[in-house]
Amino acid sequence: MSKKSVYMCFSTDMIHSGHINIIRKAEQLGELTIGVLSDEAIASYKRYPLMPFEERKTLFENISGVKRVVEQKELSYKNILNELKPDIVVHGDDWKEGFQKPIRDEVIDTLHSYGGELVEFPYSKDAKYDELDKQMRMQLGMPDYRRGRLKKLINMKGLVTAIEAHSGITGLIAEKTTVLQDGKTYQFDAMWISSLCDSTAKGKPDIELVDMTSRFRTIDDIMEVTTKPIIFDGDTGGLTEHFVYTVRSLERMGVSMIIIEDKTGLKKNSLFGTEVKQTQDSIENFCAKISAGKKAQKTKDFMICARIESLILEQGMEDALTRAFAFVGAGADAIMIHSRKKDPSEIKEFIAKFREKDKVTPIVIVPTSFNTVYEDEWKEIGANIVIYANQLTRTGFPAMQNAARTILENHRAKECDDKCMSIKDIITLIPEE
Ligand code: SPV
Ligand code: MG
Repeated sequence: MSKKSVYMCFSTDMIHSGHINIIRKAEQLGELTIGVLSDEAIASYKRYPLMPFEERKTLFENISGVKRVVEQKELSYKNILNELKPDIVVHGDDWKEGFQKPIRDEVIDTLHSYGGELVEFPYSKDAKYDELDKQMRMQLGMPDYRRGRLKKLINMKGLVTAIEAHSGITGLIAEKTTVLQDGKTYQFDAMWISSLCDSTAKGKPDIELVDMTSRFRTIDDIMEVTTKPIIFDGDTGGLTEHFVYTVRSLERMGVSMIIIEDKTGLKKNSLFGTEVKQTQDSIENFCAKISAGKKAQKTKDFMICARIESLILEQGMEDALTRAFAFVGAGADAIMIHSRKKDPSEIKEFIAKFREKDKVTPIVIVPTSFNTVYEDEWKEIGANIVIYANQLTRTGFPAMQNAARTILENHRAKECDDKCMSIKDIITLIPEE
């Protein structure tokens, strides 16, 4: 009688005795194929893999009893099961609850469609495995690991998303929020330390008033509790003589990218546009600032992004493009183009014209005003980083104001209760390490 075919999928980048135990049980059931989850699928549901796919594949190929190793491209098993049609899928029983439950349900349905069977073994929960995982996470938060990951993610995914964070708790929201949709998981790839939101959280206007020491303190608070790469809003970058020190400090901290805008003098937020006086820097000065920053940096991974304010300041498309090419020539690793129009057409036109001549330099956009375009379309037309720059601040503060008003109106807190997170949830929101 021919042997049954057995399939298991792994996302781990460290193999421990728990994995070996379940592999031993699986190989008793038949000829074992291991699916190794792709880097992209792991990065979007768990954390960036410390070991790339090829290395992880080799690890499994060298375990006795494993007949072959294939790539599983998505968290969903549907496609690979329909392709391989294994008689048996093996998994630990830990996915009966939680965010993996819909994946399990889909596996059962798919197996059912062709007469396959799911075999579950008790999940081996062991404190030492949790400790190993904690150590891996710690590694990811270390400056040398964190810094280069933005570049890797751009290369891997083509388009990465970042959301604003201005404190430890907003950093945790950026780090942990996960949505499961159509068999795929979605998370933000990176965090944006917005000057607007960092200033607003401190009750100050967005005019480069919050000094670098204070901005670095914010970064530190976020870094302490997260692992995702950080893009820092460096405003104008300040004086070139100061900017070179900022670059080195950010590099040392493990920040991945600084974005500086081509404005000079008293900086105001771009979303004011021409309603307030704002002065654009000369191409020559700004190029000199970029070049000095590139010369000052010590690692190869850190990125300096030049932000072009020509459309904000109504200087026209030609000016925006001339600046973009000049800034790339001066050494910028990426460019950001900004607009405060609701209509995305000027941003799309800029991207198309820039991409005619430059196919590789990453393009960053901040679709706060022009917010109707989906990420897939931005990717298709050649953008590489989409930053959601202020939505956590703009949703959080009205909720707090509303709670304060409700208490004042009622002279007690009862009426506010149904707007609040439960006491149990708030005290368990942040688990003790
Ligand atoms: C910020 O978030 O501080 C930015 C983006 O610089 S914007 O507010 O759109 O200018
Ligand atoms: Mg800003």
